[in-house]
Amino acid sequence: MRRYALALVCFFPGVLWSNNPSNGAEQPNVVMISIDDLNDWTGFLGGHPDVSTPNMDELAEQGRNFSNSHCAVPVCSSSRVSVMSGVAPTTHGSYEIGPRYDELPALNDVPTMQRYFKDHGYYTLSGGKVLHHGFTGRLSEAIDQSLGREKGRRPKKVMNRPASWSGAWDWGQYPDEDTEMADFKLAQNAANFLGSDFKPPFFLSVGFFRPHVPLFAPPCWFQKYDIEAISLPHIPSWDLDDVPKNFLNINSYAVAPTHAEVLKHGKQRGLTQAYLASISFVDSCVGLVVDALRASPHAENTYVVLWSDHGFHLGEKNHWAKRTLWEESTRVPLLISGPGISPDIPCEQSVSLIDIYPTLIDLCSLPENEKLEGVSLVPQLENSKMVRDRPAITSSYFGNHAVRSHSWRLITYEDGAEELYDHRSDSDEFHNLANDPRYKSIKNQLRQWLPKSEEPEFKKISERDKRLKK
Ligand SMILES: [Ca+2]
Ligand SMILES: [Ca+2]
Repeated sequence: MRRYALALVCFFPGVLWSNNPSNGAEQPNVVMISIDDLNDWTGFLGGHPDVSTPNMDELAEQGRNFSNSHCAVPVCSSSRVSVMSGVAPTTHGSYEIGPRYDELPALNDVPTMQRYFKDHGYYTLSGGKVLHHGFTGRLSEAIDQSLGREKGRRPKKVMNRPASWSGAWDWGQYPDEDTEMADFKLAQNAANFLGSDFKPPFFLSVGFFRPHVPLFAPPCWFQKYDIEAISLPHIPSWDLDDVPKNFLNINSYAVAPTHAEVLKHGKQRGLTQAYLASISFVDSCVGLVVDALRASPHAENTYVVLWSDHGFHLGEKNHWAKRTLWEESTRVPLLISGPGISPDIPCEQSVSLIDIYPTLIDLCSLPENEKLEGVSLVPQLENSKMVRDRPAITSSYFGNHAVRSHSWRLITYEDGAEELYDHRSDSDEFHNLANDPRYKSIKNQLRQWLPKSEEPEFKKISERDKRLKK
């Protein structure tokens, strides 16, 4: 990978990667911004016609918008573990919230991205929800400076949720001001650091919590969206008629309401407005960090990478939240900008979040890490149209996978059931083609990319169970 970057310098002298330390220039810095539960409802991905995300849109225009990016696992901590380790869930075995990075035996000798950069001379800073809720245990040793780990406050009384729903699924105009929001404080801490005097290179990670539920944000963000006028997703009544039934009770794993419950209580518009408001709020936090970087001495020598850990359903396929293997759950924003990356049309090649780690190593000319399972995106940073054969793989619980190529999505379930969608004509994945004999060869091509081996789901053994075993 590194050799590729160097080769580009040879063929395009003075154009790309002039920061390469072998040229005697300064080592580049990294600002990594992760967002929690943000789907493709951003201006630059076009997932919702009403959404306003001016800061992220500007970032997308200035660098590379990977518009066909997908998570490795559509659930929070498992996805983050995959990004930070650069390893797929079929290797590390975390498919659900629960095991922490340092509890997974498969990752014992896999340094987190931050650890790897620290070991190669970088000053590391981290704040908010980057891995789990901050770094703990042996992982905390990888972080030189904390930018804060405050979680958002919740109002004392129930605001909008029905009494029977989990407290996690409330929303509303709270608190009054941005300055009271944990994400805003985190953004300010990051901005203050970027404006301070210190010795680079640095690797700064900022993990914002919104638009994860509960969807509380100050009133000004709700006022951007007229609850009666906002667009709602198109949800045909027949959409689920042609899909396997084994995965439809996925909500039973989580606290999210069913679509029927959302409709019964008349909450679809309220939740949708709150999600949009939360997105615009977090966009403003991204703006705080990026503006501080632009005003700093590091503006010309810092890569910015922005990603979300997985997507989010707001009623599509009668589903709320995540964990499915459909586009709503797997598609995520992924933006990379920085020195040598020229603005270009969005890259439509399918890529995975586990490609971030090898890409940053490549950009910063660090030695290759042989544990990584992703592939550097430097060729697509050089040229948006550079073809990439490898599709993005998403796994949800043991034995269930989605293979997303440039134009197709194949889903295979543990019991052998399948779905196939043609994104050239069906971006909503309404028409399952898996049983149509005309697509047999397409299915066979996609099946080749399915994981060849698979680590069973890692289950924590409690201290009590350990004692009982003895
Ligand atoms: Ca998440
Ligand atoms: Ca359908």
